Amino acid sequence: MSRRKPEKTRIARRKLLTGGVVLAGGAASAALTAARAVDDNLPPHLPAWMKEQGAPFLSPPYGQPSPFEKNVIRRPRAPTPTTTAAASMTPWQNLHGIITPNGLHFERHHAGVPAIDPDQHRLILHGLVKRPLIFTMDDIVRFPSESHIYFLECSGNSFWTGNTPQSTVQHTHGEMSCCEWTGVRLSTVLHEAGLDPQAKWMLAEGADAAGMARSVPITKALDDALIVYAQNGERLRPEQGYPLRLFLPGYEGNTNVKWLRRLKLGDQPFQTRDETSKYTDLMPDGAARQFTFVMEAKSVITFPSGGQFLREKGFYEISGLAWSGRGRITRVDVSTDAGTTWKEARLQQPILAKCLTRFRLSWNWDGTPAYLQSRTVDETGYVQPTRAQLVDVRGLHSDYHYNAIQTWQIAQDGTVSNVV
Ligand SMILES: Nc1nc2c(c(=O)[nH]1)N[C@H]1C(S)=C(S)[C@@H](COP(=O)(O)O)O[C@H]1N2
Ligand SMILES: [Mo]
Repeated sequence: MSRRKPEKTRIARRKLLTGGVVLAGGAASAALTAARAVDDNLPPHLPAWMKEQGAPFLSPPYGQPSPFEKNVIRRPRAPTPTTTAAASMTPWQNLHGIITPNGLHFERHHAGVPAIDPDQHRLILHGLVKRPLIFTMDDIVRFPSESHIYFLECSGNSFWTGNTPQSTVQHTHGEMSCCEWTGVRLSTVLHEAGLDPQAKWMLAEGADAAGMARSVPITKALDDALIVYAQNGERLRPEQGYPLRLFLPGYEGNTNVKWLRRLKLGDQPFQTRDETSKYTDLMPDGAARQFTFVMEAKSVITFPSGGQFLREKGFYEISGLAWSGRGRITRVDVSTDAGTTWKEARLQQPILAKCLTRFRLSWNWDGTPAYLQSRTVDETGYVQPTRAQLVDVRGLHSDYHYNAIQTWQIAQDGTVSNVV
């Protein structure tokens, strides 16, 4: 996961240009390391790849990342073994900006990924509606459509206690991704059927072997809920719910039912297995909070983060992500001394509601141990809590909705680790 350490070893095995290259124009020292390579490929020589034709186009027809990026992959949620009821995490330590490429979107399946033929897929709409309806995928795609960039986060993203501290941001925060989603407003489809005034809740059920199902308040269904069929421009990946999924912006990942096959309107929650045995939060007094839908504001530094390595003191750009299920991010502060002092980070445009916001802060590391933290505020004024504040209110028995401030320790030798 370290972007720098392996590079150092790899370079050491080759012939090195030992005299430092001085780049003009205030380039940071990090740029110097990138310029080191095999002598023959460096100025004034012509690099090997300029001396012959490159690979032809259409090789392969669906483009792939450079083979040099083969470490940028999803990894299973440690230490869970890979089974059909498991999760994989997005490698945020290797990503830039706010968009998750489709092949790196995190996955959480309760019964594996079904292989659905879109021509045989149907969406059923029934219960407290004036006319029950059944839609083909062609019917769905004919409706007026919208595209929005939203994050999606599993409410089990990050750990309360009891687990070995996870070493990288991929393992602490990787059950969260962000894409441009295209589909139809759920309200459009519901109005096509006509809602019974008694309809207050909606059941959404998936076509996987888990038949995963959740209850959604009608207010959300009629607000910004979508049924989506495309992700970053192409049809959904099978792992993300191909051919159709429910998308509830800002709501916990679990409610975003994949492989969507059935919507049923009712006058109360349906109390499905997935919202009673799971996805309720056990409080210190033994009571369970149920229907904790919204993902509260959260942020994390992705560089430098656990497993990475700072080769020397000097300039670094601290960078990370902030998001809130309640709306826009208004502020991110960064501390390099474990929360004693804070500096306001720069926020990258666009700053969208229920979407990731990239933040950055220039920093000169003086080579002594440092403790990096980020703390975000959203447009409701909610401030991301410290771990102590969160545990004080919620105790230690919850599995879900952990959004505390994350600390990365930078040791004197430049190694970065998780110190929860
Ligand atoms: N039908 C169905 N929908 C599902 C699930 C599932 O197992 N089956 N997993 C849920 C959970 S727990 C999460 S966090 C998100 C994960 O979405 P992703 O795999 O596209 O990242 O999908 C939700 N929707
Ligand atoms: Mo989840």
